Amino acid sequence: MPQKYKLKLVIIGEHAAGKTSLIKTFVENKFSSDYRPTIGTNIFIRRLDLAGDEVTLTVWDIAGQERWTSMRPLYYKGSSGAFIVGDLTRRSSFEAITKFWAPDLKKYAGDLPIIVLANKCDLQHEATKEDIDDCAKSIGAIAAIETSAKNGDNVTEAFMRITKAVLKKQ
Ligand code: G3D
Ligand code: MG
Repeated sequence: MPQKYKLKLVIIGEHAAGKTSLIKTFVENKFSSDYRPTIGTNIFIRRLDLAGDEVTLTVWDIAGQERWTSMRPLYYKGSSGAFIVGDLTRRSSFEAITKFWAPDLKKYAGDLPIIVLANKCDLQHEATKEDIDDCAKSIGAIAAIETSAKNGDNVTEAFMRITKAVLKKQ
């Protein structure tokens, strides 16, 4: 029997790492976006067909002021998977994942599948493969994937991978 699932994903990481761009690349024309000023987020929706099952993904995107919003606990609530985005042109954005974003996520959302996205792979890298692997390993991410929101490299693959990991856990 085909199943229907509704999953909430969150996408976090330093300002300008490419979170909003990644979601927009993934949802293409099929998105509906719902801005919730009270919690400072955009919510994007896309349906996926996964081996006959219908999956409705709602992807929550922090809008600006990433680190400073007191709404982060609300933002994380009920999420079943997370992307943490680093910017390949800024090594410090991966340090911020290890030091700030992953602990913050775990504090409020508990144990859930996490994928590190090393975004902007179309540009000159400052972060090395070792930086990225160390980061992913230290936070217990299930994978680290290089993406480009600009040319679409690996974006759909990353969303498929997190969705499958979440469904496997259910
Ligand atoms: P954020 O939501 O994490 O804050 P944004 O980041 O999605 O707003 O992206 C920040 C800037 O990086 C944007 O540039 C965006 O176009 C650019 N960007 C995002 N992803 C990529 C990528 O994969 N490759 C390249 N080359 N650029 C990317 P602007 O100039 O609009 O601020
Ligand atoms: Mg954004």
